[in-house]
Amino acid sequence: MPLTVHHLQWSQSERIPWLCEELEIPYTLTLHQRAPMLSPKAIRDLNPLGQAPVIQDGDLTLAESAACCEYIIHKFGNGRLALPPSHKDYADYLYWFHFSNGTLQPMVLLLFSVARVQREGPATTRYREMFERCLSFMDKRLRENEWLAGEEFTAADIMTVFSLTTMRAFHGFDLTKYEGILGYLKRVSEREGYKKARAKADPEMELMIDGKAPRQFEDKLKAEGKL
Ligand SMILES: N[C@@H](CCC(=O)N[C@@H](CS)C(=O)NCC(=O)O)C(=O)O
Repeated sequence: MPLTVHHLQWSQSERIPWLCEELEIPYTLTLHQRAPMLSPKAIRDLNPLGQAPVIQDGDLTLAESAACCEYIIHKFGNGRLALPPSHKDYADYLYWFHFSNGTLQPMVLLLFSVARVQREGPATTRYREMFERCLSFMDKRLRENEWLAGEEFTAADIMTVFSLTTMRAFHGFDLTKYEGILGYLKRVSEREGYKKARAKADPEMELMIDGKAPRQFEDKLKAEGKL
């Protein structure tokens, strides 16, 4: 039975179809829509936390993007898109793979949750500074390296791009001053795997690789009278 990937549209589960397209492995993609913001029942039935992605492989049901990535890479991809311990960039690969969900994505969520409650204030200022520090740090890395782990495109990139692109459909932060990040997003957008995954997973979504990004998802809900 082929691998099934459950993707909640406009969400970080976009990482998994992208990974499958980059690895060129067979998979069945099941699309789910936010209702209107949270997961529909079908996802809640698969994952007690109600979050996507979720993958199914025979009797196994697995959530958490990073776990899904590692599972697919090692079970179906012969380890491709991960770097082995013998690789010179192994530590960088591990660092950036874990940076995505360990620091970057929580930082975005924290800043924008705090800013929603208090647009300006000491906590908002503090988290804004920390988020800017994260972006500057990534920008420097991406001015000096083609991909996050170094010379090779890896799953560290697949884990990270959501927070810099689709996340901005919800929290339209500005990347104009980060030329390293913008150059990187352009390189990502030119990859065949990324193009194919976007066409299958989120065909309605505009590319979000420029400095400014409109809050497309909020606008879409407003247009549909759901917000
Ligand atoms: N750490 C988890 C986070 C997953 C997550 O937060 N998914 C969001 C989409 S961005 C979700 O399913 N939200 C809908 C909901 O919570 O109902 C992962 O990387 O898979």
